[in-house]
Amino acid sequence: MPDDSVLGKAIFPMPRLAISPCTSMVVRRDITTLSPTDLQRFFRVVREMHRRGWMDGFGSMHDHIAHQIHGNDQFFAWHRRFLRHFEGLMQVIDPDVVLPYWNWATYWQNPYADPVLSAAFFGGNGRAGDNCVLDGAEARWGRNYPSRSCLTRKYRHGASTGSFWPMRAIRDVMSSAKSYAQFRTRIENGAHGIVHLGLGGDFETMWAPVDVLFFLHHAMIDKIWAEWQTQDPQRYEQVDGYDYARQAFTVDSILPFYGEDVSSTLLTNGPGYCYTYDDLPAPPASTKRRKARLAVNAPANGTVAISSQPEQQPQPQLQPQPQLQPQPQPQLQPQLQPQPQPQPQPQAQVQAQPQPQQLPEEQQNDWQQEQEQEEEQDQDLPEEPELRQGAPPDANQLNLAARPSAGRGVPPMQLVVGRHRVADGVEPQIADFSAPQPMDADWLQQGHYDLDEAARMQQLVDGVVAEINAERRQGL
Ligand SMILES: [Cu+2]
Repeated sequence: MPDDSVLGKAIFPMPRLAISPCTSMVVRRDITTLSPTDLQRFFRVVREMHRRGWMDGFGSMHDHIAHQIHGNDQFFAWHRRFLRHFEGLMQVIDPDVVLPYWNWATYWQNPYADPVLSAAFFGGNGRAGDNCVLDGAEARWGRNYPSRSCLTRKYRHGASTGSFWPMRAIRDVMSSAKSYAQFRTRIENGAHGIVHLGLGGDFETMWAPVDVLFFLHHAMIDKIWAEWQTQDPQRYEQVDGYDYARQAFTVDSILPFYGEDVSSTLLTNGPGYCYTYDDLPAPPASTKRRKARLAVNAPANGTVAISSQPEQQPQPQLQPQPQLQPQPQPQLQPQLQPQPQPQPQPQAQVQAQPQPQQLPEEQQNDWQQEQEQEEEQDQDLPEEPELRQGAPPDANQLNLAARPSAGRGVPPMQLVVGRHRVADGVEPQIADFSAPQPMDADWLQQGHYDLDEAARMQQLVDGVVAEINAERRQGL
């Protein structure tokens, strides 16, 4: 039997976001438009992330706070931050890799024919019986959260996922939604949910981030939010609605786990984010609100404080926000205290995660054996991504084995913005998740997807599909 004490534990780093203005911008692209070289490079990086156990970390984290980040208006903002966390860790391994997105609207009608779900990209349905994914970049991947298993997918209708949303339905929602909250609930329960449910298996659970494809799906959702934002400058400055605890959701609300303000997520080209999408105009360089907030938090002389000294007082605001707890919920104590900063010298070593314990030979499934063989082969490849020394200042200063007391030396620049202190740089933040607490089935049904809203959205999409079919019959 697997050792229960290791299940559900994931230790993975959480780089802080830089808060200085972007010095360069990257473009997130449709994965099917990447050059073969870039595509191979991307898959090499995610294989390494998987090998280090980081995918388990993302799955665990997302699962533990699932009810705080879905079914309420944190959804878009929190997932934008989560994608940057993922992208930031990709860039720890290879600073030049950017998160692509999966445009599932291209093959919305027959997603099982989408090349992204083929062996050339992410592979397709799991095999009959155990639902293990056996083709594509994640072929025979294992996962250790919430239990030791292969990575699974189980299409909703047997061989078919069912259809997704065409872009026209998404644009209908963009033009008809009257508020951030209304737009959020329609996209979350409609275009977003149907992809999770269509792929099934791990993808329809709250630990779905163990599958890298989750991040490409959510990059598409993030792009949809970004496109909606381009339609009215106010949308870069305002949000509305409610959070999980039924408190008003505002730009001052705090992102669960990360402890940062929602306002920090509103510009994709803002500090710490620094990206745009290939077919969208860039957001404004800044907004009145951002300037105002910086001014409010600046010292009396009107300049923003930049200090190379560690702050004297720990900032209690770095603790995760206390949540109203109307229901029992899993405890999450991600240790967000200010950490000693990593040493600026490049000698901090990135140490590979301890390998998961092996099951006794006779209990190993073939996917586990094949996966090990594949990893061995990977290690022979000369182009295996290496941690680059001397790459961007925030890229390499990670010591995954470091305990919080390990850092010494001159800290990176720090400044105070909003309610929390953020440091410009990466610190060896350790998130150690305890074993998962199962969600009750009711909550999964009602909290993850609002089934009434999903049904209304299905009507909307059916209407659009009827329109498209009618136009096709008329040869338009
Ligand atoms: Cu999510």
